[in-house]
Amino acid sequence: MTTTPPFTPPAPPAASPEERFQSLIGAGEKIEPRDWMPDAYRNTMIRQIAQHAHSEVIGQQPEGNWITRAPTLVRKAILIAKVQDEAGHGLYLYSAAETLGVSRHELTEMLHAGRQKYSSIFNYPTLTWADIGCIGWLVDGAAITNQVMLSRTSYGPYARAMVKICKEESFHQRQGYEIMLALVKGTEAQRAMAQDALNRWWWPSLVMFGPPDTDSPHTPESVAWGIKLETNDELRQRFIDTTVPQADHLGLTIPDAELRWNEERGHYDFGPIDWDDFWRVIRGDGPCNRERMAHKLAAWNEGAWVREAAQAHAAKRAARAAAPTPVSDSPVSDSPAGVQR
Ligand code: BYC
Repeated sequence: MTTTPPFTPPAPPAASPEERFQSLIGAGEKIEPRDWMPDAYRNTMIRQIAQHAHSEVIGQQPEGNWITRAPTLVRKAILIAKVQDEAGHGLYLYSAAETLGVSRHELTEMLHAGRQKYSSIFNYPTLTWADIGCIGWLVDGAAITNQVMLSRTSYGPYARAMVKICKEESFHQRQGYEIMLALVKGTEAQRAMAQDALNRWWWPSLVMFGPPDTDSPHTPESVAWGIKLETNDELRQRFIDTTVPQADHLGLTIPDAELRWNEERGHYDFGPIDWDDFWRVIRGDGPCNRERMAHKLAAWNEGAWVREAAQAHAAKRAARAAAPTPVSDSPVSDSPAGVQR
């Protein structure tokens, strides 16, 4: 007697890599380095993560300028820790970019050759101690608004790097706000210094979020791919809505005559942003672009011997690790087998 073999349904056609990518994005799951991804997605992630990393590294300069002039030892210690954090953020971000198949060295060279950017905000000078307060309060505040969203972005290594970075940025934002609080509680001259810094940093902080959505070439694709979960204009509005009450609490005036609460929209209305100035700065013609890049290049060139020494040390360690373990038949060896001296 013959038996009928059990029915096996035909296997569904294997999903193409592209379909799998789209289904991961659609399900809100992370894209990991091992996953197939369209070239344009990979290139966008490299561009954005590298720009972010370069911003953290260049962003040390305006604040580093005040380490020797911080008004007290405690302020100096806090500022040193903050600037060190920014260097650390740069390193996590270069590591995240490396998972996409590009080395930190290549990214650095692209920045130096003007083929990659860093944030517009770091092209403004830090003239007084209140500028350090404003960088923490406004610049880190704007950065967190953007980065909390990026901690849910679709590329896994970038999203995970954001978690620790956001925790540290929250400390940075508070230390900046606390500097502003101390200044507004001080003398008339200190209050005036705080107001002057707010006047200079307000508008540059608003353009950190990028051009308006209507002029943002990358936003539609980045939203479709879950890289951006909110648009430039949405994040900018959130930052304004959060920051205006903080300025009120400080008793400072935001330099925008058109700023007012709009009951109907449930948001603050604000005056026109000078986008010509923004484009001029990102094309290299801001107040400090040349100085920032000259300083960056000098540090890179002066540090060449450190990189060479680190590479020589790594090569030596690798050679030692690869060498066969000496086997001794003598019971009087003074070193345990395998221990390299
Ligand atoms: N500055 O289509 P769009 C920090 C460029 S550091 C310069 O909207 P996208 C801190 C943009 O690259 C935190 N360039 O672009 C450190 C594009 O140029 P290309 C820094 C800008 O990418 C030390 C073109 O304009 N945060 O916290 O969809 C001390 C069109 O724009 C800027 C990050 O880097 C700008 N502000 O959106 C203290 C966040 N805005 O390549 C604090 C990560 C736009 O077409 N980056 N451009 O020539 C992002 O979230 C997004 O890249 C942006 C722009 C929202 C900035």
